[in-house]
Amino acid sequence: MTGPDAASSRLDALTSWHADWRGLRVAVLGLGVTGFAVADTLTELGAEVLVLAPARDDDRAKILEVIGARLVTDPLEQVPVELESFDAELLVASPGFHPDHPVLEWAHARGIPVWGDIELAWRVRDKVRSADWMLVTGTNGKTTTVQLAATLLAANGLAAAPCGNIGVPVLDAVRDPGGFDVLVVELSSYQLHHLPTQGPGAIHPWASVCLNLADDHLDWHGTAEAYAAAKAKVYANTRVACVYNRADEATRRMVEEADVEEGARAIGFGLDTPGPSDFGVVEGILCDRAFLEERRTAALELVTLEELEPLGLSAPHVVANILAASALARSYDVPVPVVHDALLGFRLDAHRIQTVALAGGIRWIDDSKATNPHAAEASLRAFGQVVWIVGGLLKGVDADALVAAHVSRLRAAIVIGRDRVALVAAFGRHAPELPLFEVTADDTGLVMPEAVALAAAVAEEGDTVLLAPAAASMDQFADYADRGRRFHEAVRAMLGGEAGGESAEGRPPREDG
Ligand code: UMA
Repeated sequence: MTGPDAASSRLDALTSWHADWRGLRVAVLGLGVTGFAVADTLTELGAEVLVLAPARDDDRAKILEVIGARLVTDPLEQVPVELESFDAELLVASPGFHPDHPVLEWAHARGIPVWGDIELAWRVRDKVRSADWMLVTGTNGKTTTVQLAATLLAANGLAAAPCGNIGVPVLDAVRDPGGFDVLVVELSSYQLHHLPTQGPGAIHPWASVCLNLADDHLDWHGTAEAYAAAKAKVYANTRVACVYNRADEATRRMVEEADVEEGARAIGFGLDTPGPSDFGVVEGILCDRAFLEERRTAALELVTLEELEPLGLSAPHVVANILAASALARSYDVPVPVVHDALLGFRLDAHRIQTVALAGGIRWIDDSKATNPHAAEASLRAFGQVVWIVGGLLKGVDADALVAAHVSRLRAAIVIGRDRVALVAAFGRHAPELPLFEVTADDTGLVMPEAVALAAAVAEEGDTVLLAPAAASMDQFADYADRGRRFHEAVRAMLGGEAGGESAEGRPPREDG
């Protein structure tokens, strides 16, 4: 056998770290966190690696030379000649590359298979010992849920690693010399887009969850349908538990339509009373009505809202994340008392509904992590009268409905971001009377001081000043953490000694300050 058939049967056989990867010619697209982990893994396996990363001369680029991978730094608007002559048998793309990037289109036209890093990680997962995988996706709450689930599993003595889109490539977790029992893998829609649901590269997870579905990343996926189709892949081949959101019909449909393994159960979570096989809330108590024999007549009590409140964990969307993570942990037999105690020790990361300061009866909240309207919606719902700092890169998403739905709770809106036109127009349509301020400063160091000064001038006792931009940060900041940090600095500089709350780097404070 020669040609594409031989190449494809060689790839089909590559389903283990211990398979023969030697000499396989692989082009790697991108040299961020993912591209580096991919190149490092493949050279360790003996493959011949060509990395394509325009204008790279940083530490990663230097290490490539040491590990024996070649680097091409030509611009990628057209296919570099080195790639043409490399005769790649496989291309592994970093998640940020758009599906119709010229290099990906070129590969498709030539029949060169394209994998993502997640498929590669799944195929080589037996390097140390094969962990069970739990997959987490959704528009919002992924990172918190992944951290929660890993915390609950670890509390039961399991070696559990949070990884994936959360920032640690799954390939790094798979190659960790200590090995893991469970990997809790956060998957972005970009990573899911590249995943096959059948064949030797398809993941067979222990459990999986799509937390919610709202418009996001439409500039990348093209349509809301394509975005939803990518997210739905998370449930394919699930072995034990498909966890879905009872309040989000789209996630239920994904489970109904998924091809799962015999015996896998659908487990719903929601803030209302759970049915049998569900997680939910009854009279302020978070309950498991899924993983017990007598689920028709009884439920197990996990934790109460009263216990979560002082920990800053009682906002409705956080409770939903807790229920989803508990479902994942309970599917792996973590006992209820262990779940209870571990939840009480958990704290949210910085920039997720974090109280920055309480001064003069005004609460300053940093939810810089609210990078799309769906996340900002959850944030706005958690507060009463709000001075809202909003705006940034909208990523092709329409914020009109969000503005319309929350007019009544707004004292004022302060619009940041390089392109403010769409947001200002939305406020004009739905809240023409609302005091509206535009931050015209564009210098990274000046945006937050101006926004904070405007907010301070308009906020009244009892109000919350809420940074929940509903947009990505990269037009004016390095990332959402940078945006949040600068908000903290500006608030603290303005309040001087008056500020209560915690630093951007510290553990998040209690919601009640
Ligand atoms: N690049 C190009 N051209 C492109 C796209 C990317 O030259 O068209 C370059 C980038 O400048 C970068 C490299 O290629 O130098 C690879 O970048 P990448 O964008 O694929 O990112 P990585 O550094 O590999 O990080 C990725 C995820 N980033 C994205 O999906 C955009 C990280 O998620 C993830 O933590 C990491 O893999 C490990 O799995 C970040 C993210 O923003 C946090 N995710 C988005 C989100 O959560 O909304 C999806």
